[in-house]
Amino acid sequence: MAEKKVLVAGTGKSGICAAQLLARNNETVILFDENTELTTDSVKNKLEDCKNIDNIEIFIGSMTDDLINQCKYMVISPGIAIDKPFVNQVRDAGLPIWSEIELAYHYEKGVVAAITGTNGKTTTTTLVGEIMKAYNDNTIVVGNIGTPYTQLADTTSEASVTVAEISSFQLETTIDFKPHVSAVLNITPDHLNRHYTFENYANCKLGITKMQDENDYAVLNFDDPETVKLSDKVNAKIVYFSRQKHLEEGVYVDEKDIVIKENGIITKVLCLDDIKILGTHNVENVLAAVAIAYYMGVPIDVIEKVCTEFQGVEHRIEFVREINGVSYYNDSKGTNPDAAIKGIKAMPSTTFLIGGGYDKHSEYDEWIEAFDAKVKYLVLIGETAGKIATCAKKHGFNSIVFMDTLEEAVEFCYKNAKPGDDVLLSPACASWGMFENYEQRGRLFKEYVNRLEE
Ligand code: UMA
Repeated sequence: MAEKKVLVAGTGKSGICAAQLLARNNETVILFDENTELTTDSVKNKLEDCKNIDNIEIFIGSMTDDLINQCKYMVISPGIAIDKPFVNQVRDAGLPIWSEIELAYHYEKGVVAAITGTNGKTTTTTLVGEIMKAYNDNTIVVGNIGTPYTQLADTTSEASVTVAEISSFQLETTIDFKPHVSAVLNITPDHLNRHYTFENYANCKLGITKMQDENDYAVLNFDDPETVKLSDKVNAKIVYFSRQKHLEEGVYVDEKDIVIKENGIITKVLCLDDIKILGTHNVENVLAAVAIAYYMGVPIDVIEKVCTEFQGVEHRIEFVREINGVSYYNDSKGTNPDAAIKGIKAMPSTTFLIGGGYDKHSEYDEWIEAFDAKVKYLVLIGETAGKIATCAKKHGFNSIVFMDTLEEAVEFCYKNAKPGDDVLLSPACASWGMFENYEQRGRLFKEYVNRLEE
């Protein structure tokens, strides 16, 4: 009987890299996508340069029993909900469903640090990646951050380190994935259209620790009650970090210093004044990164040097340009109210705030409350514009304008902002529907801002 194939669902970055990984490792693959606007040729173009490309067959359209019967398991892209009819069909036929992370992990030979949380994942992952690279050249940084784990998993060795940003979508279908150090940075409501309840979402996040044992570490945020609640279910050694409290054991802020307390001994890592990234949420990201790197075995002097040099991440409260005394900031990564709260709180002065986008069924009350008389105008775009405006008015905030496009929103701010004001794109919503992703939204924002004349 012919060896069974692997079904790979989705032909975005994850599906393409998963199919290529499997093919170059001599598996045969059925690469499937539901989007009938795609063609087999357009997908084939994305597979260019793939070793053993003939091992990959492409199917666009509806799932069939015949396809399922040829396969031994399915690798699912994170953007595909696990209760879609075709996914149920595959599951009902008895095929295991692996996330793209799970597949990659089966080719992993080194040590893994994995980071999840509602907010701060990308900044923390980037910073941990920089610290690890300063200590070990053989480091890869992968996952939700943009480079699929399957793109690089089979380049790892026993001496290598993988730093992975992992989303709740990816954690839903991990099975054996076992990081040596995991981190849950915080848990606030997000992606409820996909996970339905906050409890489901929190449990997905906890999935990052589920295979860990007493020789591993789970880094948790002591200041976030939802994260602390998870600790009973964690088998790894728990390492807390806290911005607000002195801990018996863990990583915390003591006056102006970040310190590690371990076995009763306190060691200073760095001074907060030396951190270059803005906002209290970034202090939390640095605390987490210090904890992760320390328990991955990095010496303190290396951690200190990299943390104090770190300039931050694109699309995260990123300074773009000053024109006529007005500073423009790109916080396109503010894809949910909680992230956007951090964006507006980090602003030093009166702000024209551009918000709105795809509807993830979020509540906007806390975001509006965080405006704190700082927002001069709320400039709304996208599907959620009406819903956000209604919420803002309920809270007595009425300086609202609606724009059809991001470009018009930038124009409005340019014409109306006075010297000393800031303009911030921090939408509190996903970009889907108007843009391919938040990166494209952020890049276009920067393009429009850079086109403005002095
Ligand atoms: N598709 C279907 N059926 C569906 C849904 C999608 O067939 O029901 C197909 C689409 O036609 C498309 C493909 O699946 O061809 C898209 O797959 P995907 O949405 O998983 O996109 P990728 O390009 O593989 O990108 C994914 C992550 N996207 C999502 O989780 C939505 C990227 O995170 C990640 O960087 C990338 O894998 C590499 O790991 C983005 C994201 O928005 C940045 N993440 C969310 C967030 O950060 O909040 C979780």
